[in-house]
Amino acid sequence: MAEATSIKILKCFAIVLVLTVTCAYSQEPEFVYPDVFNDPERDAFLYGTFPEGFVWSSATSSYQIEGAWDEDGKGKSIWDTWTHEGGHVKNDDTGDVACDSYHKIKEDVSILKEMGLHHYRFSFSWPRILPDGTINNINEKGVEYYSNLIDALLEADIKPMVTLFHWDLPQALDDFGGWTNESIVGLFNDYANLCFERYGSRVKFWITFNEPWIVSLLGYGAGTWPPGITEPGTTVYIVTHNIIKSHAKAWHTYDDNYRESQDGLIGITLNSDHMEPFNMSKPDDIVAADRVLQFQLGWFAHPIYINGDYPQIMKENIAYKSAMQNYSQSRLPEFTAEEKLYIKGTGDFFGLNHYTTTYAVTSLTDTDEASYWTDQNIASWKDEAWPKSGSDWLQVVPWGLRHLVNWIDNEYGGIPIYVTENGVSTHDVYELDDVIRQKYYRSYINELLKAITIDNCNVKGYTAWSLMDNFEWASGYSERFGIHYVDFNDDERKRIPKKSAETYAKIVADNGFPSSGGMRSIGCVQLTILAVGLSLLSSVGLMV
Ligand code: GBH
Repeated sequence: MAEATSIKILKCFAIVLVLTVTCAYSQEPEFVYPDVFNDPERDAFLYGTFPEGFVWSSATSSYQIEGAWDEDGKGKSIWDTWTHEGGHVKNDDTGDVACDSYHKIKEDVSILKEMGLHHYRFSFSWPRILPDGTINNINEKGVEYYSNLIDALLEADIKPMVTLFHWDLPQALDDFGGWTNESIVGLFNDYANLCFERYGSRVKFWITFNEPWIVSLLGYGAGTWPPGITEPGTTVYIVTHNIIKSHAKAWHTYDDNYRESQDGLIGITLNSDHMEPFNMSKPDDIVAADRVLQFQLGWFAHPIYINGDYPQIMKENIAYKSAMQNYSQSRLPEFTAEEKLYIKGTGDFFGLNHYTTTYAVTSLTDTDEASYWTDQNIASWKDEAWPKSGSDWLQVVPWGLRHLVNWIDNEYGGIPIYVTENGVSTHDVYELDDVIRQKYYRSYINELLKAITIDNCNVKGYTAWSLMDNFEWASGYSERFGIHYVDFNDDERKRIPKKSAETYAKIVADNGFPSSGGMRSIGCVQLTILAVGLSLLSSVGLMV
């Protein structure tokens, strides 16, 4: 009898054990990674939450959403000129109406509220506030629009994160050279100063420039964006030089005159793909990837966060190539000793816009052609296998975000990082169950969690681009980045939540991915009940 009982007890244990193991293995591991990736250790999902006070936001920019391009005294921007000229943008789309946000403060605030967001990143249109770009002529109606938007946000407990310049330069300033003319440094400062003065008691997070690299390279290098200049070996370096000075001056204005009373943060937002060495065991590939990041991020970030000067590798490469090309001096301008001191340290945080990843190797390009591209001695490409999106340049590589954040954290000594944009596009189709975007957000945000909890990177916030479908620059309305759908043929421009809005809202509400994930624990509980039931049956001798 005693023996029979103990055998039964053993059997019970065996059944419970088998079922528990089955339970553990029968749980689908949370699948967020595209199946082309097969590095289980790197790609394993990490349960856990973000640090307390982590900032969750979503973003837009003025030209992409506002419309009302000539209403209430707004001046023209270079994007108005460019789109109206025709021939530059897919389908000749324009931002004349866009999402009509100029008339839809209530709607925009309400979708943010609906998602439970407490931060919203948007930009001011410089020519809406200053039609000719200067403070000689302030458009009070434009000032009022942003004032009303800010009030409505605060009323809904949403903190504004404001970008001063997201590419819509006043046309009047482009008429005398735009970013190539150094006098823009003072004009940008006047504009920034006015914004601090008018809004600084309510806005505590300022971004001077959004992706100045794009302004330089596409506007003055490739010339595919306004103002359409194609001088990639010379003017791009001058433009960046002036942008860095403009940024530094605005930062000092805030620091000297407003920080004490307004107590906010001011930084800059830079964009970069992650550059992955093609072969990690080849030191030269590692150096190559690093070199691209120095040319892309370091160009701006090295002066601002390290020492007021450009990265050494840029100075060397450009000086060498310039000499070979018979320039009397380097095509890369120099900061004076005084300017270096002035620029160094002018960032309270590092704003990062990140979307995708690229492989890099060294490729010596000693051409006669003077160009930012050949200055780098690089060949780069994306893996065909990486999942595609609605944009040619964007492939889904979640782990790239973690690698890049580590590179920045390491290079700039733990400067607070805010991801100020991250997201994915789909083609122009009506689709509310946007599976690719849901997966994109879960996997990229999960990689950010790893960068914080495993790698100890100093990341303070995350921003989903974009709050809604909008004018995607040269692609017009043909690529959709929104977590809300907008029908651009509907006069109402209704904002309809996609499934990804729900996915993101859930992550925000949970502050990440708490360990007792829903389906997983329900499945386990059910199997455990089954196991206990079976063993009870077995122990009363009804089974086995
Ligand atoms: C960000 O740019 C911008 O800040 C935001 O306004 C934009 O809507 C969002 O990302 C999505 O693009 O194929 O030659 O036309 C990210 C940088 C700028 C990279 C446009 C790709 C297209 C170059 N992107 N670029 S091209």
